[in-house]
Amino acid sequence: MSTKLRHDWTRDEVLALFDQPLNDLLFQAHSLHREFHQPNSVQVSRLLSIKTGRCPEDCAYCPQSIRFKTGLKEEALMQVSEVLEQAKSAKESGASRFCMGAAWRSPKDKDLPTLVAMIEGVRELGLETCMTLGMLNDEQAKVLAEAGLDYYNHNLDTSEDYYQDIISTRTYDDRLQTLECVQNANIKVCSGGILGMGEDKVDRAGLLMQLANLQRHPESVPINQLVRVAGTPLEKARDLDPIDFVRCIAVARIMMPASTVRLSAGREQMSDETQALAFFAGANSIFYGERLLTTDNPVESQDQALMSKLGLATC
Ligand code: SAM
Ligand code: DTB
Ligand code: SF4
Repeated sequence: MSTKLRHDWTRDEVLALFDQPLNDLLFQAHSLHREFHQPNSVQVSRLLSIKTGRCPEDCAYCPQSIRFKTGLKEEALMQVSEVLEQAKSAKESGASRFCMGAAWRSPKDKDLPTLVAMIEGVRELGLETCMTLGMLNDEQAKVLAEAGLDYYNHNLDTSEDYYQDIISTRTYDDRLQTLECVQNANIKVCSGGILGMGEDKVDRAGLLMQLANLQRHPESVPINQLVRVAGTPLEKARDLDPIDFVRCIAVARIMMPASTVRLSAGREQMSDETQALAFFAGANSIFYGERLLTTDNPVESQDQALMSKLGLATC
């Protein structure tokens, strides 16, 4: 294993990375990016909400919690055929991975056969599969793994300390436990967090330290910028400084050099220049297509123009 893949980061070391002059931080991150990845290539995933709204959890950022009045139209678990139609169109538009998200605390065992059929069908189309369904136990993770699930997304969202200001209906340990079940089932982990929820630099350092100090680095690390949705407790959260966002991408790249870092939610609210800096800092994956789960993402033509302007190839 490369000595660069460390799992013993201390908070002070991470804070020292954050505190470097920006040029030094970007140089270090970009050098590692070139050592571990194709420098001009961005992985492209498509998201689909397969079950929308009425979630019993109280995540303060989320439009899908039943506790907040966000005016969201709720939808029951989709039919397999509808999901496969969407996957086909994602493939045609150039996505290589199809990520299916459900507004659940955790999946019910009775839904597993439907989820298995979705995974099998999406794989048959030649796409990588990802799901995000809430908490999983060992048995559920095994069923999804046997169906051929490539990735499971389950975010730590923020530091352990700040977490209790954001979610009360499940603990940080619950989240870590799910990640362990996913890793034990040999499904690749997609886990990251959200910036712009009022957290400070120490919380961002704490989040990245938790992720990098897992037994295995998550293969995919989504860094989301909060999408402020009216009706959620965080609708009036303060603007996030774009340079602080880019710093976080760079520190993630340095701490988890072999992982894919996803410039995830929030691109609709970001300038081309911020996105360009994020790609330079080490981001090498995006969600492509005009919708995330329930909120807007840049339309395809806008992203094609950006990729072409930056000379980035999608894969
Ligand atoms: N219910 C499942 C769960 O929470 O694990 C899966 C779906 S949930 C919507 C997936 C992730 O989306 C959350 O963990 C959170 O990181 C991200 N997310 C949700 N709302 C967001 C928002 N308004 N802005 C940015 N990211 C958001
Ligand atoms: C992740 O880290 N970001 C995606 C995905 N994993 C599931 C979700 C973003 C959701 C943004 C709010 C919405 O569209 O509902
Ligand atoms: Fe539910 Fe997931 Fe939204 Fe939390 S983030 S309220 S668990 S859908």
